Amino acid sequence: MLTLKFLVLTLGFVLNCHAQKEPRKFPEHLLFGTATASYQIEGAWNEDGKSENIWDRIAHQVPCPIKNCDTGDDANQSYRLYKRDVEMARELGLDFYRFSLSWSRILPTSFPDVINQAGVDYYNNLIDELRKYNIEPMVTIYHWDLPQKLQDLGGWSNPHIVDWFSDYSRIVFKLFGDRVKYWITMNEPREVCVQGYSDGSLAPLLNITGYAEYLCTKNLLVAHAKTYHIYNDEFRSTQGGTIGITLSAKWYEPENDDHMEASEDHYQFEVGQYAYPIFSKTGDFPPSMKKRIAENSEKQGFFRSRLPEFTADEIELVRGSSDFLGINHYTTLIAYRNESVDGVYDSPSYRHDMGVIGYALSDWPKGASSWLNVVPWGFYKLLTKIKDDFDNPPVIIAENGFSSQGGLNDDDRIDYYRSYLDAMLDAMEEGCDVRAYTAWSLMDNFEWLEGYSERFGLYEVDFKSPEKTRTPRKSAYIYKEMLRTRTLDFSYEPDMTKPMTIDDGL
Ligand code: PNW
Repeated sequence: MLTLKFLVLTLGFVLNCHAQKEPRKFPEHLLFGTATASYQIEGAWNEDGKSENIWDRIAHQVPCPIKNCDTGDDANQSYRLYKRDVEMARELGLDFYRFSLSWSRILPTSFPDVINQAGVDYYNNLIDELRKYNIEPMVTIYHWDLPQKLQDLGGWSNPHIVDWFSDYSRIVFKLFGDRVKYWITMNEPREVCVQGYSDGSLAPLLNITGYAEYLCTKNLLVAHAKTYHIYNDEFRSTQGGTIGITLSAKWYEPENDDHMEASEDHYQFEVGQYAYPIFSKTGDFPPSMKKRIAENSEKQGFFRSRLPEFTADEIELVRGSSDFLGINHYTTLIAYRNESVDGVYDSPSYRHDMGVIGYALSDWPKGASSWLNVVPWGFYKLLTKIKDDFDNPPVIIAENGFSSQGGLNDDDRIDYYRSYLDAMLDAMEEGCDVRAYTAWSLMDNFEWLEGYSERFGLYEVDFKSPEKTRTPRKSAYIYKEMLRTRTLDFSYEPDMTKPMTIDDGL
C-alpha cells in the first residue's frame, strides 16, 4: 500500500515536472541575432592581399595542433559566399548579424600604412547587403585572429599593442562607421589571454602562465579603453553608434556554503578581471584578485606582484569605457576549494593564483564540447549577479549556444535554447537590462582547436561540398518562429519538409 502511494506520488511529480510550460512573450525592445567570427567562416586565408595571422600560422604547423589537422584555409568560404549568409539571416528574420573583421585582411602590414582595398570591399559588400534587408551589422573588431607579425613582436604582451590596436580601430571606424551602429572592441579577453598565453589551448599556444596572461589582460584593457575613447571623441557625434566589450562568463556555483569564497574568486579571475576595471567605480582589478596574486608573488620571491598595476591615467581611461556589457554565456561549473587544492596546480600559475577547482556534475546534460554542461539556472544567476554588482548595466548577450556532432534533427539544441531563454526572461523579470540576444552560431564553422568536429550552427554546413552547402536545422525553424512571434513557445513543432521562406517583403 505504502509502495503504491509512493509510486503515485512519484509519477505525479515526474508528470508535473514535464508538464508543458505556457508560452512566454519576449519584450518588444529585445533584439535577436546570430554570430560568427572572421577566421571561423571566411576562408580565403591568403587571397586578395590578406596576410598571415596567428590562426593561419598554427593551422599550418607540423605536427598539426588542430583536431583532424583541420584548418580555416577554406572554412565556410564566406569571403565568397557572404550573400548566402545574408540570405540565411533573412530567412531567420534576424534584427542584427554579429560578425568580426580580420585585421590582417584590412591591414596586411598590421599597421595603417597599407589599406587592402579588396578586404575593405568585402566588408563593405557584407555590410551593404545586410542593410539592404534591414539587418543591423554588429561588428566585432577583434575576434582572436591577430596578425602574425604583431605576435612576433610579442602580441598582447607588448604594451605597444595599445597603439597598434587603436590605430586599426580608428581606420575601421572611418571605413565602416557610417553604417555600423553596434561595435564590439574585443571578443572574450579571458580566452585571448588565458587560453592563448598561459594554457596553450588557443593561438598563439603559449604556456607562460602566472605572468603572460596578466600582461595581456592589462594591455588589452587599455587598448580597448583607448579605442572606446577614440570612438567617443572622434566618431560618436557624427556616426551615432554604441560601443562596448564582450566577456565570456560562466556561472560558478559554490559546492556548498563552505565554498562561497571559491565561487567568488573563480568569478573574479574569469569575469571580474575585465568587468571590474570597466564597470566598477574603482577602475581597477577586483580587490580579491589583486590580493591573491600579490600575496602569492611575495611568497614566491618576486619583487612585485605578477599582476601589473594600472597608472592613475590608465584607471581614468578604463573606468566606464563601455556603453554596454557584452556577455558570452554557455555553461556552469561547481566551484570547490579546501586545503586539498594546494599542490594541484603548478606555481606560479593563473590557476594556482585563483586557487579554485571547477567541475561539472555528472547528471548535467552535455553538449559535444567537453566543457559544455547544460545548466540554464546558471544563466539566471549570472545575469542577476551582474545587475547587482555593476548597477544594472545594459547587457547584450553576444553569444549563447549548444554543440552537437551534427544532424538536422537537433532537439537537444532546441531544448538548450528554450531553457536558456526561459532563464534569461526570468532574469529580465527581476529587472536585468538585457537589450539583445545572439545565438552562436548562424552556421557550423571552424571551432578552433576542435576543427570542424563540434557543430554549433542553426544551419548545418557540408564542408566537403564545393559550395559549402548550408541547410537549416530544426533549431533554425524554431528560432525563426520565435523571432516572428516574439514568443518563447515550448511546444511549437516546425514542418521541416517545407523550405525556409523569406518574409521580409523585400
Ligand atoms: C566562444 N566558456 O568561446 C567563442 O567566442 C567562439 O568563437 C566559439 O566558437 C564559441 O564560443 C564556441 O566555443 C567560448 O567559458 C569561450 O564556457 C568560453 C566559454 C565558452 C565558449
